[in-house]
Amino acid sequence: MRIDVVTIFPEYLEPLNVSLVGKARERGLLDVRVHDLREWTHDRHNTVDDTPYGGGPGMVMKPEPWGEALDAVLESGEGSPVLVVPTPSGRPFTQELAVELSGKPWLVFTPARYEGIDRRVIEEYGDRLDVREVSIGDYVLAGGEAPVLVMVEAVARLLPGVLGNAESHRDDSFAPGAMADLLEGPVFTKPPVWRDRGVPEVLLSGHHGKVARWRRDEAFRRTAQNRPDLIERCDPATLDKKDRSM
Ligand code: 6GU
Repeated sequence: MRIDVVTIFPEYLEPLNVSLVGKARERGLLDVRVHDLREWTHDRHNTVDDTPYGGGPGMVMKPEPWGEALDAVLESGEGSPVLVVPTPSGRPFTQELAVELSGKPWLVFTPARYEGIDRRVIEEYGDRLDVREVSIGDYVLAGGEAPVLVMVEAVARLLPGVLGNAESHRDDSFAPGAMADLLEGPVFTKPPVWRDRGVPEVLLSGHHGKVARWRRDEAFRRTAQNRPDLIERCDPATLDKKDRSM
């Protein structure tokens, strides 16, 4: 997969050199290219923003640098990327969208600062490309760079060969499957007793059926506690008699 990011803060994307995403790049599973938007400005001050038409607070990102930057990025590759536009007014970024994006050969991210990008840029590329305006949650950040780090990590870990074993994301919270709609429960490792606290007996029992039952109950308990909204909108057929009594 190829990923391009156009930003006025290329250094903000340096975490993409580290850990899982950095390793995936080193191993040639992911080609990440970060571009400085100011390279496509032509004035002495490398201006990327201006005051909003109609008045109001803050500044808006000018369309011309974005147009030139995106044309150059599009010219540099084969075919059409999905254009991901981070914005607090976008559709929610979900595990489902991460899975969909992980199947695409090429993603281009356009994190903005200030009050966002002149609308005509989104319209212009929306006529030619698959454009997704996406929010990572119901809070407001100063810019789209942190959301890009979030989204790239969520997508990269789904690429074939990036995680040690493909089973690692089978049980993820929000993964489709038997535990769909339930959060992951607690986990334990050695030593068996730490500061007088033991590990739940069933996990030491070697009884796979009982372990699976216990994990499911803990997942249900945690979901009901932390995300009652997930229980309310789940398919009742996926709940069992035990869940309903909890
Ligand atoms: Cl994608 N951008 C900004 N600036 N704030 C956000 C966001 C994105 N998602 C949630 N808050």
